[in-house]
Amino acid sequence: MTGERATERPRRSAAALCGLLAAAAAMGVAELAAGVLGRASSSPLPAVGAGFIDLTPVWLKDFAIRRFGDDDKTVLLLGLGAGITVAAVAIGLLGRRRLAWGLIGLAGFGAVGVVAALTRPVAEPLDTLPSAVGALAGMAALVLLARSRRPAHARPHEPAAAAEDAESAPGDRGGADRRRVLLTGAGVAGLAAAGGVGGHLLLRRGDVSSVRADLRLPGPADLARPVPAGAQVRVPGMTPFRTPGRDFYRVDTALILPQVDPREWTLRVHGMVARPVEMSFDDLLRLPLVERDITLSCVSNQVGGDLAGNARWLGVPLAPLLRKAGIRGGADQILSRSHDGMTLSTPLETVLDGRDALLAVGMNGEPLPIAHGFPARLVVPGLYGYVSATKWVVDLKVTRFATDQAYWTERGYAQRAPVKTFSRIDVPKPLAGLKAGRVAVAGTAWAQHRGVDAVEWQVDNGPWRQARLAPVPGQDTWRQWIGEWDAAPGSHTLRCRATDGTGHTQPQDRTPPFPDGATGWHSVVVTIT
Ligand SMILES: Nc1nc2c(c(=O)[nH]1)N[C@H]1C(S)=C(S)[C@@H](COP(=O)(O)O)O[C@H]1N2
Ligand SMILES: [Mo]
Repeated sequence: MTGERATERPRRSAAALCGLLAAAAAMGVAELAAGVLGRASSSPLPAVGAGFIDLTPVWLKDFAIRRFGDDDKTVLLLGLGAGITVAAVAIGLLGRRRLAWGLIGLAGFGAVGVVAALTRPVAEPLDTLPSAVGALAGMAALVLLARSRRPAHARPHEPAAAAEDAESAPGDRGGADRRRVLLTGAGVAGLAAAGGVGGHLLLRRGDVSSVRADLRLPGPADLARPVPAGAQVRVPGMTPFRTPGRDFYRVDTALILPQVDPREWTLRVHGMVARPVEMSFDDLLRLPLVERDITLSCVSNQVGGDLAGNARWLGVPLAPLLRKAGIRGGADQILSRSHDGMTLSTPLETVLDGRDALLAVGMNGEPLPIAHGFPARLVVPGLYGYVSATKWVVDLKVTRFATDQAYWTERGYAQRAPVKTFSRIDVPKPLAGLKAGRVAVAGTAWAQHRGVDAVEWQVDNGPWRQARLAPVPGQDTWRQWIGEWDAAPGSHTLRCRATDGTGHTQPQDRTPPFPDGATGWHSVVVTIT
């Protein structure tokens, strides 16, 4: 393979295209292998993406959530796709100089996928296969493409058919060569597409949407307190008191939604307990269920942000479940683990202090949406999601903070993270243009499990005014507030601050979400004409 002279080298654009085709074949075949294994997370793109998420520093994660919100995963995948495209072009150009270099490039490509798949928390040895097989397919494709490009007379070992081809009229040869190149290219592209589509279809076997749609949950033995009639402040543009599942914020590290079949789901309760428990979903549903309105919020939420939602959860109280297993002395943490290997740590004393900590199976009258933890998740009022709200939960280990660390606490986030007192102006919207006169100023405040006792608002550093607070079913949900403003023409800054049930007022100082939640007053600038 060393004798290729420069004059016989293909054009750069053709070489780049070969690199792209070889990489596409690698990805397509890898997807097919992942489909045959039935393990979506072993496919190179999700595996590398997940590895990337795990290595992302907190400032970049906070930036991504702030900048892209629920689209953060799409942005990551697009970025990875762009990176792969660049690498594929580079591989094609390397292969143009020397085929072996291109092959080494593809092998490196595969190695990244193999390492990524192996370092997933739920990795199995078989998960290395898709990237390995894909890389081999890509290498084979690159060799075929390179061969097809060499003119027939330069291929001494070619069988008779090709030799005949070489004997045809000189004018025909260019056409025959080009046809062969095109056919090989089309074949490789076809392989890539067939692999990708086939793998995708095979992976759809694991989809649990129809299982979820057919699931009937028992009703609660213990009903939620009714939501008072006035809980919803009637102002156009106001946040709904109850957040529908489809609008509920989503924050997790799962690039591919875990598909957990309730018929195969089990929950293990173990660690520092006298009687370890393992229960099926049916076992769980035989326990008395309670229904509660609880607001969930994310530590990454910025001042004025919307990473919070309020739902009616149906579930089994967690404390009696743990007590039945017999908690041993010295334990101070529950380390929960999800189906995809994510870990969250929750202070044991919080779960046992009498609040409605739930192992939830339902949300707003339906089974949990897949994106929100189907078939089971934890919900603990008053704690940020990253220390309490494990979705797709399969394992509860009673342990000690000194022994076990969870995903975010390993990355420097606080072990104990009660939700901070928070208030937000929802209307008017920032930079709204309004007419002078009566303007409704309204918003949402939360301090789960302590409750919101007051919200004050002010215009342009003027005196603080008490907002009227809407009634709430309890201390575990957010609370809406409203004030009436006689707005005069000009540009004005509106601010708000809440005081919780312990008398603590939201501080003015702006601090970032890391390591235990943002603080600061929310402000909105509006123009009155
Ligand atoms: N399995 C799993 N559960 C998880 C997470 C995760 O990354 N994986 N993220 C947590 C975080 S940080 C938050 S804020 C809540 C968000 O729950 P939601 O997506 O249903 O709103 O889920 C928590 N549970
Ligand atoms: Mo979060």
